[in-house]
Amino acid sequence: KILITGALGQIGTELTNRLVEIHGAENVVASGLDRWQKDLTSAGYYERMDVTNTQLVRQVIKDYDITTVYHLASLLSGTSEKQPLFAWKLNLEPLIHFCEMAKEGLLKKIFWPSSIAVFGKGIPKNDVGQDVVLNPTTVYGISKMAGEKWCEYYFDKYGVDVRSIRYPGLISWKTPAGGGTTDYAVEIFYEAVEQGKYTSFIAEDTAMPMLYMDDAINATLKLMEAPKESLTVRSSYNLGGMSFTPKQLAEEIKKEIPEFEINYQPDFRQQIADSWPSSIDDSVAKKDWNLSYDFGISEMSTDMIKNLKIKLRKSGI
Ligand code: VAH
Repeated sequence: KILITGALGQIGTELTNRLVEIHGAENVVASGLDRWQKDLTSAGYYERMDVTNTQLVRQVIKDYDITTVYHLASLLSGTSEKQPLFAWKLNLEPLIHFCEMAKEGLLKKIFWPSSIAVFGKGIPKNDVGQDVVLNPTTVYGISKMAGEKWCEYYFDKYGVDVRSIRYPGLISWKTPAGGGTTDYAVEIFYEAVEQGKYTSFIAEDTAMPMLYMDDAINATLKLMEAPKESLTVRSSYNLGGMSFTPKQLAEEIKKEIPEFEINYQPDFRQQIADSWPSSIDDSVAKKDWNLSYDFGISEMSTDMIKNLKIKLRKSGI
């Protein structure tokens, strides 16, 4: 069976439902810190689980005969800056325990998300390559860089089949944003549909790598289904998606909501965004496991607005 941690999060909710479509509900165990919510997950089982409680995690792995883990539970960049020690604990310890379980033969395959946040000072802002020096300057980026090194260590030393993607900012409508620096690009759609205006905490000309959730899920499944021999990266694969600024995104939104207005009040997350690249070279992922994208900024905006109009109306807003 498959276990997803952080299954009620932004990636987790959508990845769980796709895994259920592929493998069947009875083969998918969702888990999260929060209480189970019927409309959020179609998994056959839900375990309310603190992923830092290793004894409980091992018990769940045994009870359900889990062989594959998608370990998504994590604090994102904004939240991590406020809670560095908890971010370090949550973002690293469970990953190492899952790798230990795989080393013991309890698990066959692990997916773990890294982030473009691993990039920092001393590299060009554009088309950042797979093997550049990692100089993260945020708590979150440091934790993700360390996680990548642990993945490489367990693969090189024990052959643990742990696979990882450096996600750009992810945009989706099913789950609200969770404290990330790129989450202005999620909030902006909610506010555009609900209020017709938005105050961005990122400056208008700050370009960041972004990706629509459907493309992120497809890429994740492609990587996990790729034959082992085709993988040449065991730290984490660059994934660039598309690159745009808040101003460019606002222009796209105005095509569907002409009266939409935006203003800019950068906060502490602007410094985080300034430390990240504007665009990423993901040619290695394209070569190794045929990465591709379906959504550009226009297709994404249209899909977001269409779905949020339904979702927000349904909840009577
Ligand atoms: C964050 N959405 O903003 C995440 C992501 C690249 C950014 O890691 O923290």
